[in-house]
Amino acid sequence: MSQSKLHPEYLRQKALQEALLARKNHKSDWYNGIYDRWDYPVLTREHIPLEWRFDLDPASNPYFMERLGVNAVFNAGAIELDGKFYLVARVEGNDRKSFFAVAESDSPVDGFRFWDKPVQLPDTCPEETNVYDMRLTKHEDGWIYGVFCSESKDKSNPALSAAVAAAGIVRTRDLKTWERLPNLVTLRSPQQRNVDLLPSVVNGKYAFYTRPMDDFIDTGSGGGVGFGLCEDITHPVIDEEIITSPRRYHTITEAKNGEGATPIKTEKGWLHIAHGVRNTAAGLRYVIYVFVTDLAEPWKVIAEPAGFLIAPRGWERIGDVSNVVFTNGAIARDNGELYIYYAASDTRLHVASTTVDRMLDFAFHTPADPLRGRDCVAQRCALIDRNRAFLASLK
Ligand code: M1P
Repeated sequence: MSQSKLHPEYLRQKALQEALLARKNHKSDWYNGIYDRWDYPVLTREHIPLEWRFDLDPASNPYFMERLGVNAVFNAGAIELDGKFYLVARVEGNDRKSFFAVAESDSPVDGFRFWDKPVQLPDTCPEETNVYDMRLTKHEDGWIYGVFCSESKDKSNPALSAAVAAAGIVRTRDLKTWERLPNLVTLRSPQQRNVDLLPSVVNGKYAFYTRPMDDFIDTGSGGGVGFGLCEDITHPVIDEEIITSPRRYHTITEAKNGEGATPIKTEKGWLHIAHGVRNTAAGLRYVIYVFVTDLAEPWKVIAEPAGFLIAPRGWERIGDVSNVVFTNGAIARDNGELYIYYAASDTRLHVASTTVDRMLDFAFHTPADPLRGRDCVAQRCALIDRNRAFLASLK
């Protein structure tokens, strides 16, 4: 390739991007003993290949202008395959439409590079306007499933913003060739978002965590994270959903909640890293929380520590939709390490690292929310008393 035919600004931008992609990440000084935060995001809009955004030919683009801008890179599904780490990110164009793109690295915390082109999903849903937030499930049937939000205009409602959210389903063996299955049908819930497929069948059926919703934004009577079974993944229908992790008054899930990363199988139960939403004077605040469900009866919550696991901190608070952290991907390694990929304010993707053991300790030994301020103070005073007694015993 003759360098002289390239725009000088392209060469400058390319060098800047290579430096960004080569940058090593570091654990930050922030501490809570549960997980580590890392200094740099793992994916941002600056990670998007230049040829996805610019026309590189100076003859047709003399100003080296962005022709198809990218606004944000966030909410990613995550998977480890043959020792490599893959993120299927939500990439949002300047035109507001999102699409999926695979980024790959040898490391779980840095070095992610996008593949040559975005994912081109089979176009089986003519009414679908937007897709986002893919959860990846390495299923025991041998497929890798991607479950995502498929959004369409609500044609039954004349309001311009009225939309319908459904759970789209694809499957693949290699993240390259994707087979689209019909959208999930939930007979008792008009809308669905934040749906996860469990890696194992339950009673011989495919098991989904759902989020029943009456409306596109407001879940209405939808009481929390649901659970339902479907016979045939190629014609996926759930006739009954039961609520697993309910929304609760004056907690981090009061306004809504939803499944996050695909549940992780542990010796003590299915570990869920989900999100909870509350209302504030400044709008909705999204945090990440944890619960564990029973291995044999995965609709039953057996541990739900009070409060959040991750809340937006520092610059994570700022972005297109501020005061949001959100996850739909985590990687639990065979050696017990756990990487949680969480997006900040619908703008960029960060990573937190911990171990499955630590998360189980957090889940089973952090007190549950007693739901009243008075009882929370009593919980705290009991901790202080135990600590005083322990310190006194050392004298
Ligand atoms: O803007 C915050 C998040 O809002 C939605 O989550 P939920 O369905 O729980 O409201 C999702 O659209 C998600 O993509 C987004 O990050």
